[in-house]
Amino acid sequence: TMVDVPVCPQISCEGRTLLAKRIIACLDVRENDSGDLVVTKGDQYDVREKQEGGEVRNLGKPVELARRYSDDGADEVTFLNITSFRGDVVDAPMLRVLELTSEHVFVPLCIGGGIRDYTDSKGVTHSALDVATSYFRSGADKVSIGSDAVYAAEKYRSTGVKDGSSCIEQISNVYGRQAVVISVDPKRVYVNSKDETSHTVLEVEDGKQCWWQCTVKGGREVRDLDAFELAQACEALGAGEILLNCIDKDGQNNGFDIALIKQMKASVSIPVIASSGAGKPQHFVDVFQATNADAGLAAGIFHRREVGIDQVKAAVSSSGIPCRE
Ligand code: 1PR
Repeated sequence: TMVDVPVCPQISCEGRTLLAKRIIACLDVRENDSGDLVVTKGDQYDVREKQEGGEVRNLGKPVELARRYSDDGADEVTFLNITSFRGDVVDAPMLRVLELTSEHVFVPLCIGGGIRDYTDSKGVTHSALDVATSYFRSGADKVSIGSDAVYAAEKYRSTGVKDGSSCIEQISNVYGRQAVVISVDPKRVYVNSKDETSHTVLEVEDGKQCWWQCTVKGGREVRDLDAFELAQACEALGAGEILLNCIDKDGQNNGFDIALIKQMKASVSIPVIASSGAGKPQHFVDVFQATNADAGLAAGIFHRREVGIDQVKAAVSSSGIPCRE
């Protein structure tokens, strides 16, 4: 009998196979001032309303939004628990969000925030692997590591030794590298000349030059490490994917940081997700045309219903870039 073979989203270009570009919806989740978990969205990582005593911006309920995005055709959904570094326990409400989401949502789910070793208030130590395991058991397919990946990369760069103790090695050795995403939160540092720093300096808009400094704790603290150094060290330790944000571009809706993303693809061989700055479907076309980014992620435009995932996919496909519609 004849079987319907689905149209393969890979196409061939100059002898290379191009994988379909993934479109990812990202939900930054935190407690609001009344203690409910809400999807919020920052402006350069500031999630409070601008007026005095501004509340945490509330853009919806995590489970409902994840379901809407999967129904709308998102290839993946990412949850980032953006204040987890404050607490000292695995976030039970977040586990519940994952459990409820995975009842109805069958696209890959990634969860980030608080993946690290920690000692709880009773003095019991939990490994990053334990934290990740509880997320995987609740329905996550991947975990994303931010701050702790920076510390792991710094240690690896100074010792050159992989002793299996880093969060990346612990999780990747058990669940495989495809389950370990590194969330990079860099900030631009503008310079007048390349000689001002040992970090990789590139030209960006208006002939300005900058390097991209790694931050931890949601951009609150900077480190002497650039985004490419971080990603290379994490790849060596066993990371499987880079979720590349840019604090300067976050919530600005004026397009992705093309120079950053292009250089990141040249620095590592694992997939790179372009994030921060999407304002319209054309921005996804721009990033896929100008760089080899493997996926495009956005938050604000989807939450505010300014752009649908279907519109992004239609724009990407009609520009000749493979994308599952
Ligand atoms: O350090 O391992 O506990 O992880 C904390 C995680 O929380 C990190 O992945 C970090 O990126 C994230 N995070 C921390 N603080 C914030 C904040 O906004 N105040 N959000 C934050 C990061 C950035 C993107 C965003 C894109 C696209 N969110 O995920 O979704 O910039 O936004 P846009 O399309 O609206 O421009 P740890």
